[in-house]
Amino acid sequence: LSLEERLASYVVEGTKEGLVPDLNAMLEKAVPLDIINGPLMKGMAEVGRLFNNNELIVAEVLQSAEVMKASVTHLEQFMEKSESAVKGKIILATVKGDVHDIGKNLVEIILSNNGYQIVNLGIKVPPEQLIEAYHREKPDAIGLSGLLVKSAQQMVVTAQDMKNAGIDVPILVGGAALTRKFTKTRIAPEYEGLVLYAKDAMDGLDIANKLSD
Ligand code: B1M
Repeated sequence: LSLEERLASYVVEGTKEGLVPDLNAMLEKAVPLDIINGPLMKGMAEVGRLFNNNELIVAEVLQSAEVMKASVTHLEQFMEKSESAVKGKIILATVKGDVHDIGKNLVEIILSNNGYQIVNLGIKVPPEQLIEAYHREKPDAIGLSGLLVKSAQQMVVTAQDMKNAGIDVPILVGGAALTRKFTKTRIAPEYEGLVLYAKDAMDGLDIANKLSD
């Protein structure tokens, strides 16, 4: 197997044996984010496909998730960090009912390496908890992540609840089950402030930077 294929296969197989040396070897020809978005995400896409076909069980997918997390943790130290002053404070959460957090945590790493102060509320975060955190933290924006189809609908409810609580800071939304169209036609009309869709973590950073300019 080529180095790229081996990296994808650690994720698919859910094994860390040899992972770090191969990540280090890959770092000689690619930057951390390209390693994540390239071979590691390719592995995750394959895990999703196998899971969908009932060829993997949840326990196996969890091991794949562990490999992805370990890889991102290892690569983080090699990411470029901007020295800039704090550009803004952002609350991040995976919405109520959803435990998927790898994408959200990647967004946290990218944003915090680029001058944002992040308050990460974790997974399965109900609107009430977001509203409470908003009053406590006074963020410049709120980021919501969700991967399940029902999470897209949960974002609509979350936007409504936040609007009813008088919140109007920009909301950044992302995650596999979401689309730009759903964001525009279903979530945005239910909220007072801006609702912006990010297709990946770098897109999230671009949007945050535009907001803070
Ligand atoms: Co789950 N799962 N899972 N899972 N899982 C999916 C999402 C699924 C598509 C797999 C499949 O069937 N093909 C499917 C969803 C079906 C649907 O609703 N349409 C699914 C299912 C069904 C489930 C369970 C219901 C399974 C079960 O129990 N029977 C269950 C749900 C539990 C719950 O949430 N209540 C479940 C559980 C799990 C595990 C716990 C085993 C594990 C998660 C571990 C963890 O996160 N700690 C898991 C995993 C790993 C996956 C897949 C395989 C991979 C997800 C992932 O981490 N991708 C996934 C299939 C797939 O996506 N290929 C699947 C890597 C990550 C970096 O990408 O999160 O998409 P992602 O983030 C991207 C962008 O989306 C974006 O940026 C990132 C890239 O830069 N982004 C944002 C995300 N959030 C953002 C926020 C932003 C901006 C950008 O701003 C705020």
